[in-house]
Amino acid sequence: MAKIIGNSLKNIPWEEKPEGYTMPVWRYSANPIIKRDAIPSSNSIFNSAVAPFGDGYAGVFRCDSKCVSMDIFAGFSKDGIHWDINPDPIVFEGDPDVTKREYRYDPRICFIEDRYYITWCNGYHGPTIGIGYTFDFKTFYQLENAFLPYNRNGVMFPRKINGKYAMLSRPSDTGHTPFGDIFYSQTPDLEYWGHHRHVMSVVKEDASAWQGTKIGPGPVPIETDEGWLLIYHGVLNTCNGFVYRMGAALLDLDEPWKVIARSKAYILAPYEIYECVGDVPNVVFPCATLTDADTGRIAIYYGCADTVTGLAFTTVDELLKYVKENAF
Ligand code: BMA
Repeated sequence: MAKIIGNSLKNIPWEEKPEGYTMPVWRYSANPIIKRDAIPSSNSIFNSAVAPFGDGYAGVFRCDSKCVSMDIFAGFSKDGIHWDINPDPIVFEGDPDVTKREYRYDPRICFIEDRYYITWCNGYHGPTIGIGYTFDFKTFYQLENAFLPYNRNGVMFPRKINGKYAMLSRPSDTGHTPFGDIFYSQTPDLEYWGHHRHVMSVVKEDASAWQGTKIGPGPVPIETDEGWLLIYHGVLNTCNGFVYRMGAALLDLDEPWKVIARSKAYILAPYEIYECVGDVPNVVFPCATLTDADTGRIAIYYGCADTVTGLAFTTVDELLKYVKENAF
């Protein structure tokens, strides 16, 4: 039995795997859990992050407005399924040169030591990785951007590695980026990032075509006794545009740029109508997990067709077994 190294989460959202279902990740039966117009101004709510908070949960949500302006909003939930999202966007305290907003999207939440760090795709003369933190999801403080433009997916590790804060990211371009690999970076102080290492590339082969155009880190990596379990997105460019699917890999605990195993088959792909139809069709985009170390349960939060938010389930055993059985 593989073990999650982390806290127990007794009230984690959960449903058992449906009888006869063969994939390692199964959807919540009442998906989508967040509809596109859950706040009055929103056109769509997707690619959002959640974390245990108090005796319930808190989240940071990507809500694109009816002007199709992209911003991030805080929310709270007792059960991780029904969410109360603040209708006003997050306002960051900090240096006005940095907090000046162009656009914000695709947030991740990472609890480290005593606070919740938020990373997101931050408009700063092009997309880069914004970082902030909060203790209560009411007051938010913004730090310096991690990188120069252009970069869209920045995901921190939930503890220091070899004494340094660490992040996975995917350098990109100004547009819709027809390329992209995952890299590792670290910092002693959350301002100066370096030690950049390549983690993994797209697969330019028939063996795993779903991740042939670009890949990007998804939720905060899950620490297990076998390595960091990374859920990520992989993209294939088709005659009908990009298709986003979900994959998983196992990274070395001390040197996370070393890949121990990586599944050549996807773990979830757009099959359901709310994943195949929306503002951007055929997208599943994972941004967060909740985990329970006692049972090995994992709840995955993912954006569906850039329109609504879905929930899916797996266990550490199911996913690691699948990654190893389907490894290159
Ligand atoms: C990416 C990002 C994501 C989005 C995806 C599919 O480049 O913009 O937010 O979900 O494209 O449109």
